[in-house]
Amino acid sequence: MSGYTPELKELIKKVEATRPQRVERARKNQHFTALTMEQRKEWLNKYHPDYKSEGRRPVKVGSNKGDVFPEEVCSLLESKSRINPKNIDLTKVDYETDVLVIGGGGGGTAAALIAQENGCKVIVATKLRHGDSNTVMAEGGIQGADQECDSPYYHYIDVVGGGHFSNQPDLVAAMTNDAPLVIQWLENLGMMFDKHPDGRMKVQHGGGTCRKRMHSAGDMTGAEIMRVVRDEARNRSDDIKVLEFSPAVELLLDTEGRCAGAVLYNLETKEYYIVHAKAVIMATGGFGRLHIQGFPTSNHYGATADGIVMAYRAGVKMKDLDSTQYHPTGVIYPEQNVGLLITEKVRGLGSQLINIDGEEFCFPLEPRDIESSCIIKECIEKGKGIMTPVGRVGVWLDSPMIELLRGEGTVKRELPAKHIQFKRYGIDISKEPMLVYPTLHYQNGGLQINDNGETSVSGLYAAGEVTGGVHGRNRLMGNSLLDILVFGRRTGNKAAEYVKTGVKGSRGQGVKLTLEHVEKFEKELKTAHIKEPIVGPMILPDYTPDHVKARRWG
Ligand code: MEZ
Repeated sequence: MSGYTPELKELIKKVEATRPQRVERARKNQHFTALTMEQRKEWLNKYHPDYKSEGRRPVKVGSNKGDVFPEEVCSLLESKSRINPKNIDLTKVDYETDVLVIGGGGGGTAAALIAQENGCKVIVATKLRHGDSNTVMAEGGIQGADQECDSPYYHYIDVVGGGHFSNQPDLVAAMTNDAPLVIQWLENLGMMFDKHPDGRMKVQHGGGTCRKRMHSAGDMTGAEIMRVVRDEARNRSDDIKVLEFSPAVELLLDTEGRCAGAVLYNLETKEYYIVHAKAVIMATGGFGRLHIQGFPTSNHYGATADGIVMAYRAGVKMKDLDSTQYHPTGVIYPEQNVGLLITEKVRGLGSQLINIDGEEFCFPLEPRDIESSCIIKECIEKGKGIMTPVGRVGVWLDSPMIELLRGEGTVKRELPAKHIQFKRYGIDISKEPMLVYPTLHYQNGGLQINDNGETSVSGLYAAGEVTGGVHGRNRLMGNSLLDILVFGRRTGNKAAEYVKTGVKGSRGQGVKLTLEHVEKFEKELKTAHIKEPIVGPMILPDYTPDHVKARRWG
């Protein structure tokens, strides 16, 4: 493919015409005025997909019965099990371990490392390969207040401001206080952070931050984090066993009501396995692949909300599960890349959002939900979006500004992955802008936890995107990579402590494994007259077009 169409090239001329004045203003620190609090509220209410009443309804069963969530989430919470508990022989255990970690992304792997350091044998069960997760897809950075002009206190204020003061305070305090320690931990594990020639960390602003505290590894920060934690887990393979292509499909409780393992499904052999564990850490990530409100997603293929489905059946309450993050800048052209992330770092380095007339229309570093609302407003209400050849509408992200503001070669150096991604399609983003529109990026809510990642079910812990409360109703950039590591580490610690001191009685001592909670939940589905529930967890999304399915199944 050879870049933009002639029509789009013609429109780019309008961006180029206003660029010199915009660069001049940016050099003088004359930025587009940020919205007032009243305007923010109004923009969210009118334009943000979360604030629409369509596509949502009250969930009919379980501990959040009556709470309004997106339709796609409700259907999964009301889904029926993949297994018939009566057909599973719980006396035949395939694996015994101290700690079972469900999910092999950054959070799960961090949890495994810390549990192992605290004397536990660990099994990591992961749906695809170790590391296939949203962690590796996170691009622009990880926050941590480790600079002289900054403090966890400022970081805390930014997080709760960005979350519209709906965050759970103890979780925010845990995250922001542990952040400098986590950055140091990553550095000790060998992470290659971006640094100045004198060895100081390079840091940038993200949307909604009052200090520059975004640490990065080019635009592949998550992949670099995953590299070092996965390597470390491999180095400890005597104690940390990784079961790949083995998603958990149901949690196991014991007859004392404690979480005591999980049923895994081997995607290759199609067999079920029983893992008995003294403690379980849920780190399955989020729900991007549910495509809520019909949005494309930046998420990896396995982001299908499995953790919330299993934990809900075991009785865990969900927090803020109605809140979804749409990252302001997802790709809308070329078509092959639709939904993929364009890191916020692009705006952190100086790019602006520009409409069809070549005008800047909002402050580029508003918190994400506000920024997305501004883009939707510009396209839908004002009709000032740009249309792609297949009819998608979006706005320009003027990346060539970075070269003018920060010197030639900055785009290639700071955004190598984005540069290559577009180059493949004949677009040089150091010279041409990108076309973007919000993309479904993050599940803001999830399992209710405390600051040690404990859930209401004894022996069950949770870390990262599967949980709710840390970010409130809107997460700021770079706090997801931080969240997974802070709470991965904390849950690893707490689970190990519980294993050592807290599990009285075990299998064989009058205590049995059970799936009774699943049977009870299925009865609840019947009582609530849920007809033809879908099967959950979903495990993988099904993109087979209906007409193909019809042909295949007759
Ligand atoms: O935290 C994120 O979601 C992140 C780092 C994304 C990005 O814009 O790069």
